[in-house]
Amino acid sequence: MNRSRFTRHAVAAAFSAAALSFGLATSASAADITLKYAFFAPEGTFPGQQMMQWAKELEKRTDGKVKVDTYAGGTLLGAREMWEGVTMGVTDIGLSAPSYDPGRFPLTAGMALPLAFPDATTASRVLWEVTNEFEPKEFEQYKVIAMFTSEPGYLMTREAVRSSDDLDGMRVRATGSGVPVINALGGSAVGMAMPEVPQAVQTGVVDGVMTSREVLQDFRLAESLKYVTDYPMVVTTFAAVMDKNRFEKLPDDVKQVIEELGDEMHAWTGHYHDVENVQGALKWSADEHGLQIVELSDDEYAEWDAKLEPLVNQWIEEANKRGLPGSEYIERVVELRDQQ
Ligand code: 3IO
Repeated sequence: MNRSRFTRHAVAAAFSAAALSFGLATSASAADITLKYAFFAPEGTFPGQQMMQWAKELEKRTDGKVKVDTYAGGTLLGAREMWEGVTMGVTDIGLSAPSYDPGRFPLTAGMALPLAFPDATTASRVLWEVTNEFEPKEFEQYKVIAMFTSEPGYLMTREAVRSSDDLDGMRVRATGSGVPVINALGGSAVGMAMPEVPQAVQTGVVDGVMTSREVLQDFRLAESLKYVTDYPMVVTTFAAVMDKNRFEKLPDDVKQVIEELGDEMHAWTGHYHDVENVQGALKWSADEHGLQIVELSDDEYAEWDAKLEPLVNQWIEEANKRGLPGSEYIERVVELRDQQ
């Protein structure tokens, strides 16, 4: 055995242990709890920024007692593995999109109907409030720590879409909840999670995308998709969840800060997304890539509204039939949408 090397290591280890205990002894901010927080898309995207904001605020408001280790970009869990990953303890907190899986989140799917939300700020507030009021069974095993939505999605396409004739048969990527919307307008919807979208656009698997418009910059889609049709469709819902039993085991003061942040994150995220993120991306896309906004004629606009309208009643009927409070949920969503 090489004794001198062993000794050097031992000295270095002793030194860093001393430095560490010195740090602990003099600082009031030694973390006693570390929480892992996983998200499927990059940190720079608006849900990723929401995660970073939450982590920073939790650390600050617990005086460093809690540390949050963030894992963005699907490094720990992908979009569809997130819910199980939380249950199995792969992560403490997981952020994903209930809209990707309306079968798993059947009541929350009602938020992603064509309900004419003006923006993400409004839809995020409504989502947070209805979830607290209805306590949907689909979140039964979870503590929902934050919720928010994207802005209503728009069609972003390679070729301009000025009418449903232009959309006829066009392959458009949508979330799970967005699939029936694209199909009702005559498009051919392809469901996929956001991380798969840039490649699907580049390789021509899809001719366009329906989602919030910041993706033009945040996923560089404006390089291929040069047209936005000015017709707001449906929001994507997001939920950050913890396993309920794990949450219950946290100290009361930490739980209280988490509750407090839950009441704030929908507004923080909505504002950031609506005001900075989307507007900045539209400007960048116009300046750098010549993005064009396509306006529908009044007749065409009304025709699209008429095609989407039945989706709401169909959803309510099906939800009611399955024993869910579909009518009450949508009635309350609409009421909350129009408040303030
Ligand atoms: C989204 C998901 C991850 C990162 C950025 C995003 N912008 C909009 C969404 C919503 C969404 O996932 C979607 O698929 O429309």
